[in-house]
Amino acid sequence: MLPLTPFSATKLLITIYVCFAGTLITTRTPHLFCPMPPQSKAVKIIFDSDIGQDCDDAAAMALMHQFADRGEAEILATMFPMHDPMGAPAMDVINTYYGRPGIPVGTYKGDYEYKGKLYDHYNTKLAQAFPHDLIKGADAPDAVMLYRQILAKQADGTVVIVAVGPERLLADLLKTPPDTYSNLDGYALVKKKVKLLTVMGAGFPSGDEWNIKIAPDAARLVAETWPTPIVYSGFEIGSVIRTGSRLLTETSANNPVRAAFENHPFVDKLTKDRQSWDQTAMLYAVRGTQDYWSLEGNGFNRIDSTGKNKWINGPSKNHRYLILKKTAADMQKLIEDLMVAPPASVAKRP
Ligand SMILES: [Ca+2]
Repeated sequence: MLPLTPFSATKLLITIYVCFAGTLITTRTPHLFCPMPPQSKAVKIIFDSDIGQDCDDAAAMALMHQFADRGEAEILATMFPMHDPMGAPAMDVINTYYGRPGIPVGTYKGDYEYKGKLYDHYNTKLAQAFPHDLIKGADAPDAVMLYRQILAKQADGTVVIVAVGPERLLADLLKTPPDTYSNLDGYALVKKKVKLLTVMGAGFPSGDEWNIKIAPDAARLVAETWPTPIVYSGFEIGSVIRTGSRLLTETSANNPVRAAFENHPFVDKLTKDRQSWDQTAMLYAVRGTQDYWSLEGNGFNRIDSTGKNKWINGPSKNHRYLILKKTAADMQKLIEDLMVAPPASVAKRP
């Protein structure tokens, strides 16, 4: 340990003061040496994901939990927008692996029929092989109601929603009436509580992308009426960033994110990598542009009734889309480092 000079002693006192100030503001248990930034700086995340269709959803959850471990994010809930009874349990598996088994998990309970085949490439396998306590989707709360319940409790303008599947829940949320959770309707509740929506979906300058196409009315309603800024990570962003092979060489068989990649048929047979679409939306939601991306915001994203989209240059409508600034190789390293890092709860064990 270095000797305590007058300068370092002053710095330590300032650090302790800042820690206590931060904990007093956030009313959390004070921790003397402030191992993480004050919680008030953490981005409050609701993660909305069609886990099981592709393995990048599981990888995005790995990033989300790493950000939480590092004090960069606070996870409010994870939401599954489909009928598959094992989507919510798969989310519970990953939350449990990362030491947060109590995160609320909501699931879709409406009657919308998606336009295309849906998949359970690994949800059931995760639920069968890994510890968790949410047995089936029927046991999880209605995701739209859970959105209302959680949003109502948050400080105004603080919540960031990361949507990396169809936007069914978001569209349905906008249409909800006032209830016991809030006297605001869905639109007003979102406008009051949500700071930002980041979407993996569409393509730029134009696209025909799966997340949008399987529930085009939902994506269109959100694009046209969502009352906060929306940042899209288009198909082209994650396509060039290939990750996943290091899960096999740097993490153990008890990692459910690794198992998601092992069980996904579209992982490249030779490289063992997969495109990193969903991770990019999570990365932007928590860290912003950094030197990773720039944003195009001169215009708006128009979605047609079939789910095709096109960026229309002209007046802004609160829409932005990501443009990659770093190399794909740099982004691959950055994202995969987060995917393979052990949970803090495991790393601390002797
Ligand atoms: Ca997805």
